[in-house]
Amino acid sequence: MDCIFCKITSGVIPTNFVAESEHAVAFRDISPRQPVHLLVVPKKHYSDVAELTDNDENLLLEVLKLARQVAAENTDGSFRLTFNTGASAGQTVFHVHAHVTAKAARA
Ligand code: DGP
Repeated sequence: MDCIFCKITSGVIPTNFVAESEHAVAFRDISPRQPVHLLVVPKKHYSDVAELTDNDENLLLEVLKLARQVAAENTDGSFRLTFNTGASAGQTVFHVHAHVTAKAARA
């Protein structure tokens, strides 16, 4: 298991999850670029959002719903939801993840 996010989602690397659903987890980015910077990651390995969309629409929807939940719980309501897809677009971890970023945390 070489994938860092497989190790995090499976508990091999202990991580505090800010939220969890049946097939996905959310945790804080190790190097936040905004005051709120969370990652939402499916437990099953797909390399990027294109592969996830092509193969598992239900899981994609679950990831989006968990992203919506953590955005509601952790931001003031204004947030960005980003899937970097491909190295030249800035993807560095090739296990699909959504970034939830915001300038303001929930009061
Ligand atoms: P991307 O560049 O879109 O592939 O985003 C990968 C993000 O993952 C990057 O913002 C840093 C974060 N990250 C990488 N390794 C770890 C880790 O071990 N723990 C946590 N919490 N975040 C990580």
